[in-house]
Amino acid sequence: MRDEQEYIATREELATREEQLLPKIQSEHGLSRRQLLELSASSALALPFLGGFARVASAAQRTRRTIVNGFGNPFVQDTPPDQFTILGTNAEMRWDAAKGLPYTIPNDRFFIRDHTASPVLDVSNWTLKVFGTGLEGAPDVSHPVQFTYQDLLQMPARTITCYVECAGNGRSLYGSQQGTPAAGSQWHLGGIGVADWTGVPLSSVLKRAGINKSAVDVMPSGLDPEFISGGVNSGHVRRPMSVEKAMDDVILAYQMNGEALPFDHGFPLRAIVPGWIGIASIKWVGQIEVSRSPLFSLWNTAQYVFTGGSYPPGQPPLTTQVMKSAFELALGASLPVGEQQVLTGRSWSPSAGIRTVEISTDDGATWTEASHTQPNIAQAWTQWSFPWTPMTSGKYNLMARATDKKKNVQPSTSPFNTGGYLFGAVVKHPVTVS
Ligand SMILES: Nc1nc2c(c(=O)[nH]1)N[C@H]1C(S)=C(S)[C@@H](COP(=O)(O)O)O[C@H]1N2
Ligand SMILES: [Mo]
Repeated sequence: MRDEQEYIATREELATREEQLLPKIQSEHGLSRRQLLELSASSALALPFLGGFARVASAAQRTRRTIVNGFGNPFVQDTPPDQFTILGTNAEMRWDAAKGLPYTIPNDRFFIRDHTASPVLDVSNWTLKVFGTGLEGAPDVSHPVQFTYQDLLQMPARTITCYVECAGNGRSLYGSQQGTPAAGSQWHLGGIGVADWTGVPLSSVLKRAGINKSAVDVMPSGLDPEFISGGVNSGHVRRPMSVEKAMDDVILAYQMNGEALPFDHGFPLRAIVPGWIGIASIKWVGQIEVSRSPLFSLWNTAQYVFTGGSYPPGQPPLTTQVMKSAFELALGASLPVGEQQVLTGRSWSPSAGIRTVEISTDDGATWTEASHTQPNIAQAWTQWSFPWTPMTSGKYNLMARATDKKKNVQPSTSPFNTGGYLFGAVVKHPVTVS
């Protein structure tokens, strides 16, 4: 196991790195030294990078680290309790704190899901290594086709607005709402965020690396610490996808909302696999294996597959997400009787934009349509609002039910599975009116 000093750069290292990078970025991007210094002064220890800034942990942040699950605080950024709920090595976005946030969630407010801990990688000694039997000449891992950060920045870029959502988002509701708890991080609904992701289409990288017709699977692998659980080392976090998906809409992103990817979200490079469960969107990508035979890892075999409940054995690995809706309101919020509330929230679908969002304040007896706004992007979300004046005090369950443009509707229950994945049922959101 790594100790935190190994993956968090010190103030001195950063100063040195900044010294080395400043002249380089200046000459390549025509920025004056003053502009660069002004930009880097915007955060106590901002490190200027091409196209944005990678923010780094301050010394104060590092000394505040506590031991969580055998790792130091796994996050580089601050995760204040009024914005995040900490679940082991993960930081869930608090939906009540999302009210008023824009369509895309600001980088420092975006949920973080780490299997171990966020590494701080140095782009000057990082390369992307592509290898495997699905490439011309079948280069092995020690003779890969390599891309530097610069190589990738110089290739035609693409921006996608989409969510990254954990397969376990909503897991706690299997227990709290359906009475069948599932083990694992007890996410409520904040294991999701939408951002503008900019990078290189994975298809461009694979073509340049010499992908051939024999390829069936493509597997990005992360540079975060290897995942060890119950004494078993499952290696670096990695998960294959079909060559069809890889060549379709996947990007290798180096920017999030117009800034360099933050350390906690995969700097310098992460996969963004639109519509699929979060584990497909591998962070801190160092290698991509392209294979002419199917690939396997912990994350498409024992995990992220439906097991238990009414599922027979031998289910395929999970790919796409399910539809969901969330109120931007605290669970158990107290609301004043006789006063108009404007309830707000967001709904999202992996297949299409949202057609309608209906709200029920009487346990599903009656439903009224909320108004929703643009953007309303498939595999991202729509924001909605609903004015409500509760006339009687007491306990209520607020419910929001989305229908997408392909007429998929959120069901009233989600079939149980042992992993607690893909909870898509309408959620009962308790409030007290007094
Ligand atoms: N290398 C690596 N990639 C990873 C993970 C990880 O732990 N290591 N977690 C995955 C999971 S389970 C999810 S839900 C998303 C979370 O992305 P975020 O932390 O940027 O929100 O990253 C995925 N990519
Ligand atoms: Mo996840």
